[in-house]
Amino acid sequence: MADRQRQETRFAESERPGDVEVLVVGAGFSGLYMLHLIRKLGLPVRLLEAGAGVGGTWYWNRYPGARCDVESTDYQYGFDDDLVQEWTWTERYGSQPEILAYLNHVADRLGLREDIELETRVTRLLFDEPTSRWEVSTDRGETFSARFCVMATGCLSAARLPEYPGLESFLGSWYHTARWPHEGVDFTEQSVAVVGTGSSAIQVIPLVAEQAARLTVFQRTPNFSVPAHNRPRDPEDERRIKETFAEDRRNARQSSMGVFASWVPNEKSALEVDDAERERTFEAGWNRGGFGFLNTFSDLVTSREANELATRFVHEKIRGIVHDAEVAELLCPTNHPFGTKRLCVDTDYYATYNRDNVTLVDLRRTPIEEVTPTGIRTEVGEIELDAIVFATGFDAMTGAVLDIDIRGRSGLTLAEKWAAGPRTYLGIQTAGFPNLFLITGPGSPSVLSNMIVSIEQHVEWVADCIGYLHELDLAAIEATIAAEDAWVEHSNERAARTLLPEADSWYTGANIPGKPRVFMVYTGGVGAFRRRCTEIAERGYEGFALTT
Ligand code: NA7
Repeated sequence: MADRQRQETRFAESERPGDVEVLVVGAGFSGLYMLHLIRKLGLPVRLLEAGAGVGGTWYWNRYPGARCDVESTDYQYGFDDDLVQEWTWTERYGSQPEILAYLNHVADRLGLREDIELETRVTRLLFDEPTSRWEVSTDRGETFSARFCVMATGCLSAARLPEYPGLESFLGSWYHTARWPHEGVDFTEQSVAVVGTGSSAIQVIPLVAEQAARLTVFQRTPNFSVPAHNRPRDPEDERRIKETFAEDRRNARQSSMGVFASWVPNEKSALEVDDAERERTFEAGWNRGGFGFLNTFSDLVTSREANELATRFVHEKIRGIVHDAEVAELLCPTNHPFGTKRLCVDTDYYATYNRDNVTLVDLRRTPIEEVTPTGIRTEVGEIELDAIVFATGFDAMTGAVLDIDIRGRSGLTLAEKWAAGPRTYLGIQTAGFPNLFLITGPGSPSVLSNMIVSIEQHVEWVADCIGYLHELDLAAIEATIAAEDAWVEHSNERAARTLLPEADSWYTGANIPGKPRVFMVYTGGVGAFRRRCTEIAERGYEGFALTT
């Protein structure tokens, strides 16, 4: 308490309006927890959020069927056992409304709202070298000065629309899944298109098909999807999960993916068992549902032969579900290895193509030429539409930070620094940008792990680091080029042991025209990553330059 008072006095003296010690950008899982920990340090802090409410990705992605593909048991904060005990998840996978309600509950429960400014988009961050502070500008014309900026801007928050000519002339309604109207959309009696067949599309398609008169799905690349087998959580399960949560989460933090609800990884190779055992194991994975399927064998994303066996199994499943053989073939992914694009987790996705009102258009055979006032034209003709749903994804991993004009030392922009792809040390910092922290940035396990475990690890590390700098009265911390280069090399070397860099996925930036093709996720596992980060901090922030 004495420390807190001392710091408050010190800042009260130096403050001008708009001065804070820490500025957090984004009010999703990362930003809310970051704000909480900075408040616990007793430092002046402000959180700026573009949305009109807290929740981050769960505030924006309100399309029908939006649901987390990680089980609700895992997809919750673990830092406060009271939060775990008092919140009840009703289903195996949290729905968007339930996760949003949870985050609102957390914001209230921790009393965070007074330090959050909503409907405020950060537009510019300028590093002032003489003072080692960031000058922050927003779209409301406000300016802030902050010693530290924490980019809690999310890995999948910069939604992207394809640039088809004519969209502005379309007389119907169009939507992006990640910018869905709060009042919902009624597609009854409408002819609707969904463009895209990634995770969002695979969730929205079955529900639009049930409501609309006609649904046309425009597919550029088929994706692998496994059944979710979502179900209500029964009270006995709930009791058991709560009872052992603390220990399970402790173990998850040291694991490879940061989850405990999914299957324990099978240590056997898919190649070391006979056909019957392999089939039984795949079948059990399919029947259990969810990402656990990737753990049915140890080598599905590292061995091409094992991968081909999984591919064959899923292709057979698709062929078994979809009645029309030609449609089934179109839905079978053949241009990337199984699991190298984000594995989709669905409810009735493939079976939806058995409905009379659903048509699949293969954009590789018949690309979209233009959007017309009344529909979408491909080279074989026009499909008349009342509404278009773009489920076309995100400029992932880097899009949200690069949408802000960020200028570090010597005026270097982050866009210039990352022109050939993002370079970071631990996904936390990038050299040339002192006191700027990224939460689950490129080069960290992030989207290839349970995001919540990875977010908590990064946020705690950053809070400890800021606390340490204060303790020693240090003005700045910055990743060194040498440490960053070594980390990028290590990260690339780890990724090269897998098949993941092969796919044209958002993990590699290949979904965005002109984006450098770089694999952006650390594949060494969350446990090993955590241990490395802890060691670095214990050695006085090895690989970072600390200045007074
Ligand atoms: P994704 O997974 O990036 O999916 C986007 C889909 O949109 C994908 O099928 C794309 O095809 C397709 N797409 C993108 N641009 C176009 C154009 N120009 N024309 C046609 N089709 C296009 O985004 P989601 O929102 O589904 O999911 C993102 C993540 O959020 C998900 O993985 C979960 O982690 C949560 P492509 O495959 O690029 O050929």
